[in-house]
Amino acid sequence: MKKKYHITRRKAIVAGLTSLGGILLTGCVKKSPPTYGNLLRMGDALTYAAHRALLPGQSLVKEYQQSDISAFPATGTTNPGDPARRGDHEVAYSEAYARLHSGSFNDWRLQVEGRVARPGAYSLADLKGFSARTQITRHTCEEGWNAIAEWTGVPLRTVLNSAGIMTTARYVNFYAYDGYMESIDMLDAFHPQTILAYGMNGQDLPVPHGAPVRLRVETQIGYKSVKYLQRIVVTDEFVDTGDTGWAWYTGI
Ligand SMILES: Nc1nc2c(c(=O)[nH]1)N[C@H]1C(S)=C(S)[C@@H](COP(=O)(O)O)O[C@H]1N2
Ligand SMILES: [Mo]
Repeated sequence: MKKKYHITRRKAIVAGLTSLGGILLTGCVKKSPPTYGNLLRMGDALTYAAHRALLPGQSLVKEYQQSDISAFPATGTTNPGDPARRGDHEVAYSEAYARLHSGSFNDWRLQVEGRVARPGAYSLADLKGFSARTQITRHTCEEGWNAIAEWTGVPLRTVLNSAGIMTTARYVNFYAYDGYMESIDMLDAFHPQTILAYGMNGQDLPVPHGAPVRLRVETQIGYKSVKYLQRIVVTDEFVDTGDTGWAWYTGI
């Protein structure tokens, strides 16, 4: 699904640490995640507590008009509960997802756990109970296509704050019903346009696009926008998703 990305990371990391220098990074060298060459992301090694001062200053990605909304292909998994996937060892068939789908996702719950004071399970109604954000943005897939849609959902930071995110948190990991997993750092997690989306173009999020809830990370390439969300784990450990071969950080 994802291709190889060749770069000598170690040199970039060392150069990044040297140029940022600084007291803040002292002692973090061994724990630094591979940032795949993006020197500005050296803050990845910092905790939520250390990031908090930077968070309000983040700039927004471009938002579009209704008239810019385009056709939008569904790629990767388009239904984890598709019976045709059963028995195929190449893809993960999810009976749990099939059941939730047939129950109109009434029994769907989003687990939020890890470095939070109040781990919990959020229903669709719970998520819709928070103030919503709607944004029209461009999705860019690493395979070379892009498309514009309107997304509605709850900012991830609202949910993380509600769960009582701990100051030691460094990453948020997202697990999906099709076995897909991705992680983001605190800057992206608290970005105002990073949302848990349950609506697309004014409708409920359709199954091919990740129903009932998907992540939208507008600051990054499409594969960070995890569909079919099942579980969110706040962590202080970097989990390398590089088994797929794509870079962990690919900002746009
Ligand atoms: N659970 C899950 N999330 C996923 C994928 C996937 O296969 N499974 N594909 C990713 C990729 S590479 C892209 S480009 C987008 C595609 O979203 P779309 O199907 O709504 O176009 O979802 C991302 N999130
Ligand atoms: Mo993609």
